[in-house]
Amino acid sequence: MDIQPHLRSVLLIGVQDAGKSNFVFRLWLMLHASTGMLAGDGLPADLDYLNGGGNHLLKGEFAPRTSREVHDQTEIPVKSTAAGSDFRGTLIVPDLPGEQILSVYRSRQWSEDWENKIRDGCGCLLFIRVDSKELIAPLDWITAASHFGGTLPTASPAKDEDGKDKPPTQVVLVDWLQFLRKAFTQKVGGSYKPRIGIVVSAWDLVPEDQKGEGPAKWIADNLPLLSQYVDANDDDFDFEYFGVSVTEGDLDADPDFRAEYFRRDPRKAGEVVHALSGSIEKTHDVTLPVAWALGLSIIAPAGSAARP
Ligand SMILES: Nc1nc2c(ncn2[C@@H]2O[C@H](COP(=O)(O)OP(=O)(O)O)[C@@H](O)[C@H]2O)c(=O)[nH]1
Ligand SMILES: [Mg+2]
Repeated sequence: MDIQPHLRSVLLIGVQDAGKSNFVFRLWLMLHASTGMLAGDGLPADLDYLNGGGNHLLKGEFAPRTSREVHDQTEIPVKSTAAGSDFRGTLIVPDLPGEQILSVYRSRQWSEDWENKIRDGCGCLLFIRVDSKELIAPLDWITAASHFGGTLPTASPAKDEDGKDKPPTQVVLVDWLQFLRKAFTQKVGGSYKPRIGIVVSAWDLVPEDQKGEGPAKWIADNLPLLSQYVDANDDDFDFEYFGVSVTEGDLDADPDFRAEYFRRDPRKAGEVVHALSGSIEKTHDVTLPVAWALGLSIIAPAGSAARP
C-alpha cells in the first residue's frame, strides 16, 4: 500500500535522560545544513527551541534537560536529498515522555494523544543511553533478592520521585513494544510491520574494546530481555540497531577530546554505527536512523545514496 508522504512519521521514545533531545538537536543541525540523506522540509514550528538546542552543541556542551512545562512536542518536517526523490515525512518527538513512559507502564493505559500518533507509515526510535543513571539494570539473582526483600546485602534499587522502586528499563521498554504492537494492530492492521530502531545513545561512552561488536551486542549484554524480545518478535516488527553519538566523545569528562571537537568543527560532529548492510559500519550521517524508520530503503548506508 502506498502511504501518503506527509503521513510518514517517526516517534522518539525513551525514558528520561535517554539522549533524545540531544539527538534531535544534532539532527536538526544536519537537517539544516542539508548534508545528510534527509534535509529539513520547510521551517518547523518550534524553530527557536531547535536552534537553541543546536547552539549548545556548537558551544561544546550538551543541551540541558528540557523543562516539562516548556516543551511537550517537536515536529520536524523532512525530505529526502536523493536526486529525483519526492520522499517526505515528519519526525515527531513527544518530548515529555520520560515520565510518561513510566506512568504508562504503571497504569497499564496510555493517552488518546499517544494512540493518535500511531498510524500507517509510522515507525519508532527507542532510545537507551549508555551510562545513564536512569538506566535501571536488569534484576539478576543478587538485585532480585534485594528488590524482593531477600537477605543478600546489596544496594537498594533506584527510586523515583514518589519513592516507588523504578522498574528495570528493559522491562519498561519491552512493555512499550507490546503496547505499540497492540496499537498498530488496532489502528493499522495486524500485518503492518512497523520499523523500530533500537538506538543506543552516547555510543562514544561504550568501552573501546566493545565498540567493534556494535549496538546489537551491547543490548544483548546489557538489556538481555529486550534483546531476546527483539529476536523473538521479528515477525511483528522490523527491528534495526543503531549506536549514536552526538559528539563522538565525552565533552564533559575528556578535555583532550573537547579541544579536538573544536578543532574538527562542532557542526560536523556526530556519528551512527549500524549494520544495515549486514556488517558493522559507521557514518557521520545522523539522519540515517530517522530515514530508515521513515521507511526509506537504505541502499548505500555510508551516506552516499538512498531511495524511497
Ligand atoms: N557522551 C555523550 N553523552 C550524551 C550524548 N547524548 C546525550 N548525552 C548525555 O545524556 C544526557 C541526557 O540527554 P538528553 O538529550 O537530555 O536526554 P532526554 O531526557 O532523553 O531528552 C545529556 O545531558 C548528556 O550528558 C552523547 O552522544 N555522548
Ligand atoms: Mg529531553
